Amino acid sequence: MLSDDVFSQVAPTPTNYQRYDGQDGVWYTADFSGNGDVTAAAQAVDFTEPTTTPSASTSGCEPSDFNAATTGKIVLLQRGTCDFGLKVENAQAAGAVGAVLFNEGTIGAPDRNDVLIPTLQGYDVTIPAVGTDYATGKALVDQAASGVTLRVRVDGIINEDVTTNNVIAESRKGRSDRTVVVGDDVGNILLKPLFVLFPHHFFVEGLAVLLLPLGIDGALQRVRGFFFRSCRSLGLGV
Ligand SMILES: [Ca+2]
Repeated sequence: MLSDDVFSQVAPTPTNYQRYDGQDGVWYTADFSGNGDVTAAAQAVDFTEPTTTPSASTSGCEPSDFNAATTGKIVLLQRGTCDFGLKVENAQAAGAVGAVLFNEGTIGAPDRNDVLIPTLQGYDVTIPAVGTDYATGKALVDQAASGVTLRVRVDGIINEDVTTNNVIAESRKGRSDRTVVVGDDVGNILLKPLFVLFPHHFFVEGLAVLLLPLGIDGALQRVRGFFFRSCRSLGLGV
């Protein structure tokens, strides 16, 4: 779990930004982030004022977007034309100690304004990185002009081969056309018939929240099968 992760403004206005929980909150840990706990001044990187056209920003896509002042900074990177991992890798090479990736802000496009949960898969990222919504990112870009200090803490990201176990169960009761599937990123599993819960980034406690009010009998009447996937497959799109 990543509940100890932190994204906060230390100065001039101390603010603990709320981590996205599926409904509320403005930020989330980037997939394949590095681990670390850094507090540093923020640097805005090649920000592009949004229009109605998406994928217009090249923030962080080129090494030349960074400069000597990047060293030791937490960089503010806007979503746009290139991979999130490339942006962070470029920042890292320029000496950044942390990264905040924020949505692009495209006018009239909610999915390019909401909380951004970026993946850095395929890149060699070692610094801590989080994603946030456009409003938070833009506010920090504006603040960075006069100075703003941020903290980014990511702990518990494990980038190694591990063995896990899945659970597959079926009862004699319940609707035969319903199977509960729980796990991270289950929205990408092509199994039918399904009663798919938690398409992205939601965790096991969600199952208890949903099924406990029904009681055991109630839950069994509604579903027959249960499939708990304890890991996330690499290489599936997000
Ligand atoms: Ca650029």
